[in-house]
Amino acid sequence: PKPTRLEDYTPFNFDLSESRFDFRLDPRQTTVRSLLSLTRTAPGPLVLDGENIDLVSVEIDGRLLKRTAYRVTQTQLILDDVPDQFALNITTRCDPSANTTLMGLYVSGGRFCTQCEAEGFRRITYYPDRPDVMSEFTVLIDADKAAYPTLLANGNMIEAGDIDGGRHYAIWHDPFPKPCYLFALVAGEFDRLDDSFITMNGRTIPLEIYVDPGDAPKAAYAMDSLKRSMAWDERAFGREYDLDRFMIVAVRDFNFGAMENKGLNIFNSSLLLADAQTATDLNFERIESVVAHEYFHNWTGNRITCRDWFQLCLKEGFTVFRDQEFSADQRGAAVQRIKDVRALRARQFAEDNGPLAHPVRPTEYLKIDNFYTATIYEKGAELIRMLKTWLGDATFRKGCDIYFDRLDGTAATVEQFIACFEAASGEDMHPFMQWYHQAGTPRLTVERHQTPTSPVISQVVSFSQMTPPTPGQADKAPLMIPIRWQAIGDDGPLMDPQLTVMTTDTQTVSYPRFDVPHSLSIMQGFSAPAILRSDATTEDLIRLMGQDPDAFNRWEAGQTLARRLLVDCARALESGTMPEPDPALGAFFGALGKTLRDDSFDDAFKALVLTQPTGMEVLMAAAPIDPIAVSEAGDWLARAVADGLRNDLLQTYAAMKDSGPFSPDAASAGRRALKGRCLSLLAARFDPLAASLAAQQLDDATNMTDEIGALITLSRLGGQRVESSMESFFEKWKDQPLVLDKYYSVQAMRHHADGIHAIIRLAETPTYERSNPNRVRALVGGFAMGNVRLFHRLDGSGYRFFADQVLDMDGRNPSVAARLLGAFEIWRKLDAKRQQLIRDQLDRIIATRPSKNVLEIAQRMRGA
Ligand code: HT7
Ligand code: ZN
Repeated sequence: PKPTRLEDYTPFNFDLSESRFDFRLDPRQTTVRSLLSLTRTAPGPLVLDGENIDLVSVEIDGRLLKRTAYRVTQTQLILDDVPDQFALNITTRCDPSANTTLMGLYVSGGRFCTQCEAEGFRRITYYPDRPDVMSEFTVLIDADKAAYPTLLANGNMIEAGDIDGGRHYAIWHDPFPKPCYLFALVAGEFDRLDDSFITMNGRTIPLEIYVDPGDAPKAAYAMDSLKRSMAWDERAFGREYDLDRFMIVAVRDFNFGAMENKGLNIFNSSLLLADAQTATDLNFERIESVVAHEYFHNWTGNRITCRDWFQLCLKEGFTVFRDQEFSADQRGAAVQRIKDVRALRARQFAEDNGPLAHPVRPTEYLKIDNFYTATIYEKGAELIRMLKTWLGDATFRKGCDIYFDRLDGTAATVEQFIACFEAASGEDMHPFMQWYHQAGTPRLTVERHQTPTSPVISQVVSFSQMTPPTPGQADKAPLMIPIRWQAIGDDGPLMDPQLTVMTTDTQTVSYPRFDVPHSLSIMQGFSAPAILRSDATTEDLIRLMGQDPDAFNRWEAGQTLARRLLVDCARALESGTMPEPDPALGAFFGALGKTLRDDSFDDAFKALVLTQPTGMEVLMAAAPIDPIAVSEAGDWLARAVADGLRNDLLQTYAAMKDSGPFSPDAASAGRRALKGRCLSLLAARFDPLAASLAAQQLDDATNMTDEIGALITLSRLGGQRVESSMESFFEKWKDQPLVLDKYYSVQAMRHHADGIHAIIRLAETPTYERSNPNRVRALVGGFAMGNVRLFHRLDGSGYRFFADQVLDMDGRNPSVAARLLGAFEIWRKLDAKRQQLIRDQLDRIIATRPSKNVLEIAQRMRGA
């Protein structure tokens, strides 16, 4: 297949000012009639995109065209000879009930819904399916009234009524020109949760959330999050909502988390529905951030969209940055930053340092669906954050204002975005663009020297950067790296925080000599998406754990120590030895215990301090390595911490135990997180007390965080209680799809005695719905990402099962299959035997002639 290239971009050769669509909905045969007003802007034929649809007729200015007047290929409708200005009518048919790809128009739970980003609209009708063609949409929906009482599309409803034959209709008009990827249509039976929001200019906006009958109470938290997001966007960015109503719909079969369709967001129900009994604190937290994310897209994505899909980070990176800032405001900046960086390191750093590495703005793709990646989203957000760190809050905001003002109503590029910050700051932003072009994570090496310079002795810190080669990009240029740093003594900081903006390979900075021992806190707040290689000693790290005023780096100091211990331990275990008792451990426990007992820290922060670096971080630092040794090193360190801090952990657990009635707020969630960490650490030493505490917690639980936490702890401990607890959990929740997903993911991560057979049996249970992405992600994704021992078994059974499941999914839903396959991206970090086993599976997948989506991922992963 031929890739699409950034350098080949050409504008569309017609202006499409207005688009009208009439949908006659039928699950098996939906008819779509479009009326497009076109004006030529450049020579050439009219080429429209279309896939998996039946063409019924084409008319120009009301005249039916003969079949010889146009060409139809697998993916296009081509009209060679058209006037310079005309009205085009196209009638097509599609079968939504047979659409298992969940792209375009499909049926989920008996309801119609759509997913058009990135290229789903072409599965609905022939149209220029590209983000730079913006048009004013009017949509008529006609459907059976009893089966589909609610009919929704973007914008404002301008007419509705009954028609003969038990049918009814609604006409929707969206006054804001938009690309077709933002189109949405929903029809079915729903319950509705209503509320409203008064904007900064006093407009009252009705807010409506549509859910499956009976689920409305579970949408209350999403509604509350929406109102807080709307208020925050006015406060933080001066952005007001524009349409007369805002709607969200929850669907169960969805390829992704959610979609920002103009005025009609569609959500995976797992990111919208929550109550204390069925959702964990993490679910609440994610609902809040995804509701905000989709809402924020109204300005960063919808009002200003992307010229082409290579500019995806323009809307996604910026919107992730905005949702991270919102969450920081709602839940605490330090805790939020730590969580975001943990996720970045586990997902984006893994991507950037593996076979799928690509720049934040890629230059070519086979399937754009494969580029909704951690690099575009999370690294894209880090680039925006660096801009803010570098330019300062006020100039950053000024640049955003210029952007919203200058580019409103357009389909923009990254260059146009950056030019707004150049205008705001007067800085030359050219060097910063390298971040968008260059893949890979820079390594930042920091060294301290004492230099005698006359007349005083000053200290010098030197920074040097190096980015390793990535596929297709052997040579790397230096990046502009903002480094926030500070010298810290035993009683706290010895100087104000400094900002060094590095632009060359190496840079040296001097600072005053202090007469007391001190350590350097480098990259405070994680000021750049880089891997730090510092010469900090254990003594330095312990000092920073106790004294760093930057909460992120206080946490990071503990992580650095833990990472070193874990890497040493994993290497020792791989070579068949037990790790030597490390002299650093005592001081490490001391610092952890001190943090745990210090009331000035919030519980969520303490929970994070007690959380180890992810297995992925250790794997990357120790590669190539046996992944099971990495996992065992994690168990070893958890056991050591639990041995060292047993009393502190027990006391903290007891203090957190009775947290009163459930509330999803950050402080209450922090208490539960800390309690969960204590229990899980105690379980790591197979403390009999941990088993009884977990059993008790499972019996007493009044919320899902406590319930699932106890179940996971019991499943790790093994023993008789596990099977019966799993069974009771299943019986209790089998009618709640979102909780059943949790059941499958806990089962997927267990170390079943009969290995892969247990996982195969789970995939054969009647409640395992293969066509539902959430269920497949729970079992197959949970297995590949969370069951180190079974997935990485040396008999290859885990990898084989996983590849079978990817191929099975590929037959139905290529976009989800390709995303699942990403779990193999770590293969070159593993030991030689496992590399061979995965290589065999990748070759097998490629040989089956899979979808373009899976082929692209498998081939890139396989490499040269
Ligand atoms: N902008 C949305 C992307 C999306 C998507 C992409 C590919 C296939 C299915 C999809 N569903 C939603 C989501 C977002 O970033 O907000
Ligand atoms: Zn987004």
